[in-house]
Amino acid sequence: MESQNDKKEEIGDLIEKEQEIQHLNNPVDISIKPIVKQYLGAVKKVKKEGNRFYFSDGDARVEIRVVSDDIIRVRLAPHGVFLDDFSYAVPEVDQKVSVFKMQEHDDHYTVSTHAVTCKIEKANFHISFHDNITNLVMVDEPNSMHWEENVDFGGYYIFATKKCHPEENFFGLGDKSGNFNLRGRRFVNWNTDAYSYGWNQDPLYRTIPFYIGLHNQAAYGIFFDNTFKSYFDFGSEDVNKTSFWSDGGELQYYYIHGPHMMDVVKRYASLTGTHPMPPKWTLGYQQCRWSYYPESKVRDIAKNFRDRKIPCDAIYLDIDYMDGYRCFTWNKKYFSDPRKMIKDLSDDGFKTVVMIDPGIKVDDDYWVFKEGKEKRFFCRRSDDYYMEGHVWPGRCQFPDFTNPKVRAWWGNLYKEFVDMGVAGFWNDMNEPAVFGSGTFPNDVRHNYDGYRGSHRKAHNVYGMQMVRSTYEGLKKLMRNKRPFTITRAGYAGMQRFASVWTGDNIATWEHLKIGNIQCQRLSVSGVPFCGTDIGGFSGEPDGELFTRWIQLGTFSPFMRAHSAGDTAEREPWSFGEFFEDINRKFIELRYRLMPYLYSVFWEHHRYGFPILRPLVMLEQENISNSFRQDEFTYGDKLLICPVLEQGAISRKVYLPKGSWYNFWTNEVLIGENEYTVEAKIDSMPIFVRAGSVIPEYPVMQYVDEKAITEVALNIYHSDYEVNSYMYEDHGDTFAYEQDIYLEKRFTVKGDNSQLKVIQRSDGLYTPNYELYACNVAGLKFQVKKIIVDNKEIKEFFTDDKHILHFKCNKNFTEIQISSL
Ligand code: MIG
Repeated sequence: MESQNDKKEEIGDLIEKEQEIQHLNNPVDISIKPIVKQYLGAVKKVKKEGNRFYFSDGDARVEIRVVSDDIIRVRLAPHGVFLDDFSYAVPEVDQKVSVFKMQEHDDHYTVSTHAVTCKIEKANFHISFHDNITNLVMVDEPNSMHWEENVDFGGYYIFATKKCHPEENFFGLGDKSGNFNLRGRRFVNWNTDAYSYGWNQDPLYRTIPFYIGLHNQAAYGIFFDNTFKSYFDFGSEDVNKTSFWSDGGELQYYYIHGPHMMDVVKRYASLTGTHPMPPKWTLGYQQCRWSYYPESKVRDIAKNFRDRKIPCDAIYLDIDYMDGYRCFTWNKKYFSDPRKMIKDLSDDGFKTVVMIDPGIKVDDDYWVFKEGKEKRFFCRRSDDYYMEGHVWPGRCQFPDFTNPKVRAWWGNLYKEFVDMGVAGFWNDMNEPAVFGSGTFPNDVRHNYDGYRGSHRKAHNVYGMQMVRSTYEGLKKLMRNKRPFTITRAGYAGMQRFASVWTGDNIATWEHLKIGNIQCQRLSVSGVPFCGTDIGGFSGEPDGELFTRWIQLGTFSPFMRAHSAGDTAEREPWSFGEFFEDINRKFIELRYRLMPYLYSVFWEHHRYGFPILRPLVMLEQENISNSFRQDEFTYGDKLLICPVLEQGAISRKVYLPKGSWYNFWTNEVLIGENEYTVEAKIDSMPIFVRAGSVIPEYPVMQYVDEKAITEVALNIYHSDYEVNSYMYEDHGDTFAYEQDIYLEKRFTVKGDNSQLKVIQRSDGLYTPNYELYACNVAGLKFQVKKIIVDNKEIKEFFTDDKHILHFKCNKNFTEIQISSL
């Protein structure tokens, strides 16, 4: 009764406000009738409030909010009253907008920015988005937005349907298995512990309700920011329709304008955030297994890496290091003096990363359980009974990470481990996973930062809030040092807090393919720091498969080998010397490319570029690229063509527009062509974009093993001008937020008689080295003279592979290489 009156009042208020609207078409009946209406009627009223425009059919209201020049948000309130505007994915909705306006036309309204126009049809409330220059982009189906009442939980099941163009293709959704192009498939988002998942299995561990549509050479994005179980259909049920819907919450989505996929992805990142700069060592090779124990085993693994001269930066401890799987404890039988072990490993250049699960053992003698119970920090059922479930420790209760107090408490539990020197934390099982039932029952209650809800609403954000609590806690505990966290489950925006791995894959060739696509998909869905369990988690790879996986993993932003406990040993040397040598060669390559990888990370962090870029993103106007899914670039300079077939000694590659150097032979190939190139087991096709400057470090056994005395600059001749970037900073602090970093831009351009390299720097950081060792490939002339900032360099030579070598000061502004 009370709420009825409240609502009447609120609606009364609204109606009053709406008396001042600019465009009042018909007087409306304001009395509240029990309306069981599921679709929007005709637009009757319009109201403007700052950057928000309200369109009403007399009962339901739609908010069109101009978020930026290129992002417009749509919300629906079935009976006029919007839900609280709160999102874990989008910390701040409004961005800068230069100009926007609303206009009334005969049969429709428009809300437009200088880039995009949103059109709302008066008669039927159809909403469409149009590029101001090319016109059509995305259009609603009839009765697009609709809803159905949920009698059990209150609220509505909500739906939206868009037109699907005949040649439209779809990408994104983050954590999905199967083909990169999503067209023709239907998906559900419900974070799931998907042990040994298969091709096309759905759902998996993470929820990212964001997709990119591409047709007529133009791309746009839809971010359906809804944490309930959600669904997407890309022309599967009806080839002419794309729909998304959800079991609850508000119908709310962001339309993100292109027209380039890169624009869409960067704008999605402007909403949900980018990954902070990671500690530099986390870009090194990492070794994991379920589990390395006891201590002697861990030390043995470390010794093997150093003796065999295979670079490695981190060793992981999986659940068995704990005392009876109790988080934040040690099994003293296996690890009698963890502090000493961690210190010794660290002296030898290894970081220790440990697992922390959400399930807390029900045990009154266990301090974490006692504290959590006393503070009422564990999740409860609807009638206040404990939410209990079985996981590794036995009967467990689970912190409600959607409660800010719980996050603060949990974040601080890491203190002792941080003091001990543990360098990174791995959050698993946070879908949340429960043995038997799979996850929590729907009626479990969550605080949801004060916007309370059942597990239906909190399920998909549980893991993200767990790792957020870990990240934020560590950030405090480690003072100004960068935390390293890795999570299995997550929701859109998780990249602000953690890296991810793709969960329990299988040691098969098919999974090598799945992982390759999955990482690209995560990348275009805002999650840059991702990787697969190299070698496959369950099952047994042979030497060839493992080595091919190391090769792909060299170009996964997160590079870690991991395997289940019941499999044979799985280190880079486990398959004999032949494979060990190749594995070493590629892991060394990772360390050589460290300054490049780190710079690409900066481009992500600072500008929102994805680290891995699928071919279709490089050349979206070529529709066949929508189906080319096994090549990608790392940053925009290195094209990676992993070998995914057993027994292959060559593979077909497609090179996008421009000229490309074969990384191994320096042969130049012309793009927009297909080639068959050599790919024997000790090699994997890699191409470098002409005009690139790829910085290189000497091989080290771990990041920062030695002080850098000079940086190699691998310069690739080009006839057209190309810019490259190199980013440097302290590697483990947040000083970059105060501009203590150095961003260098190299510009390369040449012709048949000369090559020019220009360097510009920005930022306040000064690296210790003085020299660049320049290696120039592809010169089309005999070098006679090298001038660096008006001084001639006399010492240079060209080797038998036609690479020109010389050294110069790191602060040069212009290098001129000429035949005269
Ligand atoms: O129920 O901690 O995906 O990487 O090794 C299995 C043991 C729990 C699942 C993770 C896997 C990890 C394993 N965990």
